[in-house]
Amino acid sequence: MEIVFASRHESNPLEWVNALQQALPEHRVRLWDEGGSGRADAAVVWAPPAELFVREPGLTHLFNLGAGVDALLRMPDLPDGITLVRVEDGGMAVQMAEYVLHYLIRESRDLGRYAGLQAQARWQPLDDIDRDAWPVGVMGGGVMGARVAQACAALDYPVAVWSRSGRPVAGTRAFSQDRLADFLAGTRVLVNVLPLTDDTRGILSRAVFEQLRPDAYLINIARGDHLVEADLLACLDSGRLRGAVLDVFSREPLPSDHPFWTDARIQVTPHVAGASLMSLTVRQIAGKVRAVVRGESITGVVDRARQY
Ligand code: NDP
Ligand code: OXD
Repeated sequence: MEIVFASRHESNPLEWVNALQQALPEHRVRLWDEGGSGRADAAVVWAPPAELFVREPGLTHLFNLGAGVDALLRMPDLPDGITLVRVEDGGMAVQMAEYVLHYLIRESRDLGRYAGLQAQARWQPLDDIDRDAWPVGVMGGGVMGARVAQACAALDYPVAVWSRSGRPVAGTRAFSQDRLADFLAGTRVLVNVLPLTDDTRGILSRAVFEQLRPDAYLINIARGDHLVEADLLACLDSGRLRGAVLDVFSREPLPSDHPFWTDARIQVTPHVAGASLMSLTVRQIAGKVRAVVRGESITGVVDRARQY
């Protein structure tokens, strides 16, 4: 196979090319260049240039370096026949779990307040934690959502998971798509790990926030377009939400004049909740390339109709 690596976001794409080439010595791996060779059979991509599909008409497989394929599916020249494969974990799930636990614990144990008390040299223990007062609701029970949910459940928080099918996640309560209202009614900390699709765009809206338990908290680590920004601000103003942590935004990088940067109720991080780690991701893609060559089926193939 000839495999081309094409990413507009990688600062050192040659590192990826070398790692892929080492993992697949029997194949040819090369870096995308403007001209293209016209011979590539597969591409490993993250935000590839639009010309990729014009210059490489023989592509049969597209291996996305991330879990989310929403941006790829929006590319107008994406050929219909190409098989789109996403990374299944690649080291992100444990990072997503860490990220959520960090903010969940900070809120539920009020740890942020100790910095203020220290500044005043005040020795003042705050209230003990009541975990039942902090039920967590995870939207999305896939590779990321299940790991996040299980990590929270392992620390004895009550956890519910909402997914299209209502697939079970050990140690948590599962809710199917049609039970959104019941799921929200029992949730105080809402964690979004859904893929961005026509069904889920704008789901983090006032209508959803108003169904949560009082004094609710939002953690969005999926995609910025899941969130209706004006609704978040309105619900923070009304006190319906106590705060939010946002890792993803409709426009990335978040413009420097965006109000989220200076809003004390909102914690902003620059799309870092779960990074694809090179060694794990390369190993996974290499395994799938070999399976394809052997004519075997592979997992992680995107269902174009469902958009994930
Ligand atoms: P998966 O495909 O493994 O899981 C998707 C989950 O969402 C499934 O449980 C699916 O239900 C559920 N779902 C999809 N559509 C709906 C819907 N309309 N209603 C209810 N549930 C729905 O994806 P991953 O867990 O691997 O990744 C999820 C997303 O996380 C990615 O698409 C990406 O946007 C984001 N991400 C962000 C990162 C970051 O750094 N911020 C890093 C990695 C991922 P079912 O199980 O029934 O199919
Ligand atoms: C992903 C991401 O989708 O990092 O993998 O956002």
